[in-house]
Amino acid sequence: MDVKTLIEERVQTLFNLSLKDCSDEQAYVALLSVVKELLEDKKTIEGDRKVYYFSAEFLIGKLMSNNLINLGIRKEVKELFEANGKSLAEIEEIEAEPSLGNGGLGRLAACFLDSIATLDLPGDGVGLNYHLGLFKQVFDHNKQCETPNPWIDDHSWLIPTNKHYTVDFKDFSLKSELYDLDVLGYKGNKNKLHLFDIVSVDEHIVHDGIQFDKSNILKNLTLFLYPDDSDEDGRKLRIYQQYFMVSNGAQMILEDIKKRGISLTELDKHVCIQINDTHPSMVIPELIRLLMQEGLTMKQAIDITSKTCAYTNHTILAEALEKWPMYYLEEIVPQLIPIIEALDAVASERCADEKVAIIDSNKTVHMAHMDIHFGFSINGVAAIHTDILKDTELHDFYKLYPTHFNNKTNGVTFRRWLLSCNEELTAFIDKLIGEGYKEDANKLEELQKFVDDDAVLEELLAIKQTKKEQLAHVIEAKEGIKLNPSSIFDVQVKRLHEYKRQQMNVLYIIYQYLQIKAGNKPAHPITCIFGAKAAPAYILAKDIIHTILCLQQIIDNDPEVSPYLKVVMVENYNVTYAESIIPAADFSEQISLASKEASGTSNMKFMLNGAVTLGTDDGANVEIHEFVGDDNIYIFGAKADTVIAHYQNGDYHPQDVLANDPELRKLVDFIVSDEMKAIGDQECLYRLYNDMTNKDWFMALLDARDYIQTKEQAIADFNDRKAWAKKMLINISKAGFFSSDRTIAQYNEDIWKLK
Ligand code: 7GP
Repeated sequence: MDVKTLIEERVQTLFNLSLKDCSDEQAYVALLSVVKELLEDKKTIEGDRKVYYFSAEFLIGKLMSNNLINLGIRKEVKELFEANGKSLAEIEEIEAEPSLGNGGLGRLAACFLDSIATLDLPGDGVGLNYHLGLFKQVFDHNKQCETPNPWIDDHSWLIPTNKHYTVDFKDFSLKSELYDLDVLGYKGNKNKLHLFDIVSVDEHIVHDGIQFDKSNILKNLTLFLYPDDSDEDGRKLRIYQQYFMVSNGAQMILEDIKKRGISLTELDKHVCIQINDTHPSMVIPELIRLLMQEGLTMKQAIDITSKTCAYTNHTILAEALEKWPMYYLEEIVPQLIPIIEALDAVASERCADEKVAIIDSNKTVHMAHMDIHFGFSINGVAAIHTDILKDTELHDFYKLYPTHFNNKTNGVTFRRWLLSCNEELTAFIDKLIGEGYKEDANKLEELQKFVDDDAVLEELLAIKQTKKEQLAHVIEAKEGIKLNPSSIFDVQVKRLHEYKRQQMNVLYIIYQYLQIKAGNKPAHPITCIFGAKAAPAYILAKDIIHTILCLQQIIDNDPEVSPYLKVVMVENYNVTYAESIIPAADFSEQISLASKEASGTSNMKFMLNGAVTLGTDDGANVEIHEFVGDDNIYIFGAKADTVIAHYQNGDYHPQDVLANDPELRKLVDFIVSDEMKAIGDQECLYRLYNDMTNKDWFMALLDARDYIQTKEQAIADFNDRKAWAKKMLINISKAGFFSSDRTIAQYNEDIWKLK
């Protein structure tokens, strides 16, 4: 039966209504039930060897649109709804977005699952089923507040499996419950995302935003992703979560291997475990423990585990490299202690230097060190990042295991970040070069032949305009804010962190504001769009949000300024929001302090949608720069080696910069001006001001001047519409390398070796 008839019949059976007469909600429920069945019928990808991607985060986003695309039926379904007076886009809106991730690392995991299935490789995700997600951000008095973000209801994609395992902790055991999600490849077969849960989870213990008793593990283990770990109970809860995730995953893998009649001594030939940053690192001692329980010697178990596990590093920020006090582990998972001690002993035999120890002299366990000593591969996520790991951050390990280090520059799935979120651009590219690029992203290069084709360039600008108008509608509906779609859409969307330097963007806004007040209008009106969540305990990040929201209010209320400059920080930035913001962007802000952003992945999504990058030579910006050339990107700021030298010499002082640049001082001073203090919270504003003027750990003042000048140049260039459209086209045509299909092919070739 064709899909249209299936859907019509389903509405009839479920609601006794015709598609024309049913509500959007009913149409969604019927569509979901049909699509779930179609997924059920799809073949599971099989193979002798399989990868398991272990990750605390899978920021999957809504699934309907992508499932329709990968099933190859989106067009038909859209037509069917249109013929019945309905909009597929509005029906897709109904789905709740699971917020099972923070940012880059979690979204990357989701892109990877899509590409693994698309390349027809056997590979499943292993994670946790957080009922209330990360948190939902709401603004109140220009401040971020956190509320629960429930997403599981009767109409979720989760498939109960009836699989249970027992996970032992020191004082109690927890029974797990496994839910699966089908992950379908593009026009292909499927894998699974396994999300473990506890039977006894209780959402009722949450009160006053996202407060709950962090010590009540039986009820809280799968409530939230990364609950506030600013206190000890919060940190211990993380260990409970991490061990629960990896123990379940490891038990599931061994069960499968045994079922297939494979000897556990051959595990490494059939399984690869990719450890996504350090959150799943305990899988190493846990797997060793389980193998020993099955009768292997410790030596055998360590050997096999080392040949099974591979580790990806996503950051060089020291505070993100997890280390746990030994006594936490003793209190929670004492069964791992003898194993971790044994691993530490083996490691110190290989190298006695404390810098590479697993357990240091303060009795702290370094999770990344365990991964590197007892995994067979360690990779960074962009060329410059991997180089920094080798040369600086992990240099001592590199000397020990030079052949284990490799680079895998990140990528993004074009199914979601082009085909689904930008139908207009997709259709246009189809028309110009055919659909081959959907299977082989490098074919986007064929767009190069149109760089001087006026009609093509005009159409590209027209599509961008359409996407900007669509975004203006979305923002008006969600935030009640009206945007001017002919202004430049300048976008910085990513987690709020000092190293990402939203505060430097703030200085630009203040600069522009003061210029307009002084009678100097910008070359083109500009709208600065932000989206960012701050970790609940990250005070300074919240101060930056507060500052942005106060500026937004001041500018909104100033008729002299608002026709030329607008600021909007959207509430609860998430994958769904990104899908309308990214296609509408003119400028892609990638302004991290060089050396600090491991890769970035929004930079790739923006490029693919024809935005031009304004960025530092950091992360994957470096590779984007190489691909598009100097004329099609705006690079500014200190280079990584300069920055690293400043840190090593301790010779960067924001006061030195300010002493030489009185105009810059005025911009910083504005943060605590009367205008700001009249509407803002003085404590927050002063905290940020004092930090920026006295500490400025991520050197925003160092690059601010260059940043402002570069942005002014970009604004001026934007007015030459044809030249700008050419930059857009070149960016799109060079985006092929940044497809996660390429990244996954490389993981497979160098690390996983499946098929
Ligand atoms: C991020 C990195 O900050 C980003 O540069 C990179 O593109 C992304 O991972 C994917 O590789 N890291 C995280 O999201 C994160 O939570 C700390 O890292 C563990």
